[in-house]
Amino acid sequence: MFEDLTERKRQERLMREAGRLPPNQALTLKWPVLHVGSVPRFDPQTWDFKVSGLVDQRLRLTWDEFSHLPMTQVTADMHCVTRWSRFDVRWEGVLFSDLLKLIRVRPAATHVMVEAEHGYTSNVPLADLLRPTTLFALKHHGEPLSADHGYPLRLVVPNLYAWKSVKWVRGLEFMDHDEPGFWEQNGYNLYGDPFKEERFSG
Ligand SMILES: Nc1nc2c(c(=O)[nH]1)N[C@H]1C(S)=C(S)[C@@H](COP(=O)(O)O)O[C@H]1N2
Ligand SMILES: [Mo]
Repeated sequence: MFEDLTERKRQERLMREAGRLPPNQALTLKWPVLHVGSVPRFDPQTWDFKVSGLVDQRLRLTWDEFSHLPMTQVTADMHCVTRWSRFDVRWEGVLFSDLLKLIRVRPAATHVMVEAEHGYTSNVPLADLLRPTTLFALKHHGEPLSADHGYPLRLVVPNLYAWKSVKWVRGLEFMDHDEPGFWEQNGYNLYGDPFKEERFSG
């Protein structure tokens, strides 16, 4: 207990000195579970991933198709608006930029509404999705995601607060404007840069 605290404080100081701890965040050595509603059931026979909006052709992928896309490993930090941060998280999955190779996005598209089970949504600018660290993760530290962390698939957008890292993700809608998703309609910031402490709407 005492030693754990010491270790936590030691790592927190290292991350602060490295400029990786955003303001008013604390390092956690655990992995908290945070979401609204219940953990959805996964049925690989009926699961699909749908792309709509400003695309030349709608896309629908089955679980078999999605899980055979090329996989990449990404190591990234994770910052929750409730003030915890985790460091050097190892994800494995499909880079957003690799999924995009299957889609012809119209030039007018600037933002994406990310859609999940139970109607959870979050808005993310296309530019942030295109970053080389944004991926649809199937694995965490080499193991399939657990049900409460988003199994079978979650989005990971490491440069924004983690409410944008949508668990149980099922689709994308490309848009020519920004629009608030679930938490953004409930007072969270439209963008959510942890280093600028963009927690709430202005
Ligand atoms: N579908 C869905 N995804 C979600 C949420 C949610 O309520 N539903 N909560 C978000 C929030 S606020 C956080 S901090 C992270 C937490 O991810 P974790 O539970 O794996 O730590 O998931 C995000 N993704
Ligand atoms: Mo969060």
